Amino acid sequence: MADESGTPQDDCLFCKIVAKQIPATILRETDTTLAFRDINPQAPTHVLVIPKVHHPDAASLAAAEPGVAADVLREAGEIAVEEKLDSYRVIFNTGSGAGQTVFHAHAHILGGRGLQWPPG
Ligand code: D5M
Repeated sequence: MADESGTPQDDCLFCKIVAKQIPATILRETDTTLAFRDINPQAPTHVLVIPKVHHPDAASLAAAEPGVAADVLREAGEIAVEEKLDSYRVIFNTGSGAGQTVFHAHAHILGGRGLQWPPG
């Protein structure tokens, strides 16, 4: 896929959620980020925090727009507070071999149950 980082992608599911073309259960929105519940939750709390700008993964986002990457991490913490999570995990699946299926950077915030280490 051509790297069209930084511009909305017609074929990107999360760009469509940012554009409100696809519905999502949105919990928080800032100028640069959106947080919404994962459609296939793997824990009692499973929220995705995404940058509004399109980058294919977290490393690309951090390299191109480190301030927005920091915004994503801050919002992950805000979600943990709002969801009253004492313990939680923030995950950036990167690459299909690690389970990434949507190639628009996103943080998974998982909590509300015991979490095993190492993850599978
Ligand atoms: O994570 C991609 C995640 O995106 C995966 O956990 C399902 C979630 N997903 C897919 N479609 C939607 C919609 N429409 N709303 C909310 N969540 C969604 P990855 O790390 O790429 O596997």
